[in-house]
Amino acid sequence: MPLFLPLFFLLSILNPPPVPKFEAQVLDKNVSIGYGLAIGDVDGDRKPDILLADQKQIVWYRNGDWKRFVMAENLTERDSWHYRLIDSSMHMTHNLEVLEDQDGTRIWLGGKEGIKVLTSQGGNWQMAEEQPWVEHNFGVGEVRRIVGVNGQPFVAAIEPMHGNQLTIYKPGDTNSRHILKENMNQGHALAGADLLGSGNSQIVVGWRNPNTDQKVGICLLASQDPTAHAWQEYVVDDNTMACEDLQVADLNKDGKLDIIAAGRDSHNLIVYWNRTEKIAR
Ligand SMILES: [Ca+2]
Ligand SMILES: [Ca+2]
Repeated sequence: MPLFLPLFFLLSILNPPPVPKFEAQVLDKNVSIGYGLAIGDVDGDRKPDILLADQKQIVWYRNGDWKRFVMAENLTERDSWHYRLIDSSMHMTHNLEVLEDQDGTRIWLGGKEGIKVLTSQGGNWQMAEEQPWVEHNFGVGEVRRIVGVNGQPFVAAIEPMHGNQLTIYKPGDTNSRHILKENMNQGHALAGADLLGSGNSQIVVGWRNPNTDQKVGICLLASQDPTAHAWQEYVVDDNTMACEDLQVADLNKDGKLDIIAAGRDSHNLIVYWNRTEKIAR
């Protein structure tokens, strides 16, 4: 390992990733709690729109003029939604990642007991045998798949649930846990995507309560380390976004993924346009 780190830093100097640069645009200053975000083309014009599940309404913002429309409001338990129970073994769940690969659909479920992986075969959901629990006693909030250097998969997580730590694992291996960041308060938003065009994922993470520096915000972490232990951290939002949820999508189709975030106590919806220069292709 002592020989590895200098080599890694040498490679980083010779072929540095671009420095992330984002430009914030506030789309809404009157969000209630900003509970959940999704990206999809609502009006069929092939431009991705922003969907927001707020406290009492589900609204969407039209790509272009970003006008706000209400899709549904005051939903109650009496509104009929068909559902099927997939798993009831965990005592408290918080967040999930749905993955499609050659083996079909799988769900990574983060909750009180750790991370559970479920697979669907012939319509029946069951625990993935080749990826057992990442099991521990302090709980997991958000979970996301990360593609590392050379394409290796990793799991990024916010721990504990609503926690202060950003961690990374090899899938299914509790012993591989590595802490990337600890100075969050109520970490609540997480994404893994290649925003810099470097061929591997960066991690975007947001928290919603002031940390020890009395700040909320969003950070981006980038790595060229095959072990996914060495990461460079960049500030995307400096104390304007009490981040409840975030998504990553290329909203203006310029080939660069942008960040969309909603704030609970800050009551805002912001697009962080990706202005990174010399983005790799
Ligand atoms: Ca659209
Ligand atoms: Ca873009």
